[in-house]
Amino acid sequence: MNVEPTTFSAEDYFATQPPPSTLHHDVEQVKNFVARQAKEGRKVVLVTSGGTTVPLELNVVRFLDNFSAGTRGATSAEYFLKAGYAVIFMHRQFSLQPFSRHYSHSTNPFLDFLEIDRDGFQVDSTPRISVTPEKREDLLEVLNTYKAVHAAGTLHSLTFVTVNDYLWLLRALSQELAVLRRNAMFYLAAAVSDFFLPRQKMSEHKIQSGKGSLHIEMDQVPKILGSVVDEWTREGFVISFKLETDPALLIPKSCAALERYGHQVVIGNDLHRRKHEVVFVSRKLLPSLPPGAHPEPTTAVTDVDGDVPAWDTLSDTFSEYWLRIDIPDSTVPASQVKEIEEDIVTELVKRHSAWIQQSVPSEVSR
Ligand code: PAZ
Repeated sequence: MNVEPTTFSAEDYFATQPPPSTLHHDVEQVKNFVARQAKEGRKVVLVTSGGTTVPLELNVVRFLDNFSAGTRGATSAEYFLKAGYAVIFMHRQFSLQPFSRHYSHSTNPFLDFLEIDRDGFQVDSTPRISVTPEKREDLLEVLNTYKAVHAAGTLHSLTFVTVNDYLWLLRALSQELAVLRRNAMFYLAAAVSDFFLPRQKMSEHKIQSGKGSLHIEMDQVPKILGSVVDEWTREGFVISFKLETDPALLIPKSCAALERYGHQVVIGNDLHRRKHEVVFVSRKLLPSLPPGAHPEPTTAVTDVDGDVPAWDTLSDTFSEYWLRIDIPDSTVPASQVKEIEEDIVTELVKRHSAWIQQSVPSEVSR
């Protein structure tokens, strides 16, 4: 099949790619959650977390994926809850989740610290199960917080798998969160594929290996951050993440994203240093512009896929703020290791409050 690659606008995308079957149900639940949080006067953050897949066939046998385990999103969600936010945790199915992440099957398998007490008190003939004494304190702390969050009803989780699920959900949830106006924050930490195979170009059945090599031409995923900011939730406080492996690209690419989408913060991170170093990039002065209005374009940031502008040409317009923590010694128990997400969330909570205070008069806002 020889079909030319297409450049999809967000509008074309949603007009041609089908929504996930669970969308309506997911949105209804989020609507109720948001209404309850609004009534109880809480700020709400939408945290996206984990990687998206790109299926290659309609009856999916193979798909493209990426490395993200969802650590950033799950960890940050816990700190947002601690800071008093209600959290909508939109994550890749089976990726890490708040609280249970502490007992991930690969790093801290739960079964390893349970003990069977055959001599202990038994209600029936079943032996009692207990937690290894040295693990009790940490487990109790996590469990207490987890139970308190459940009782308060401040965490709502929902899942995506494919990039298509992700795009439809993000659009729908942004529209739902718009009612919160400036009290909504978007923390877009998911690793979202830049390329996809439109349904119309997918093979129905498993791609056969008979032809030897496999050639697939993918289309570009539309840049929907612009629609989040300009159309779906015009007053939200929006943070996107930028992951790079070439450190020289981190700042220019982050500036280019701010320039293009007009949101509030880009958090840049290098693949290998992301757990102990991130950079916040934002516009120097956040002018009190009406929602949807973009600041004047900066000529220094035009095409970061071409020449990379030097920081001294960008620094008039953008500010960089680095957060760093020490690389933990391997002997420190996991529960005592400092997590950079704690500092990320503290900084964002501060900036979000300032953003709410600069609120524009309501007649300008809509
Ligand atoms: O999920 P994780 O903790 O392993 O990784 C987090 C991350 C690197 C995916 C996130 O911090 C990030 O940069 N997300 C955006 C990636 C992107 O540029 O699309």
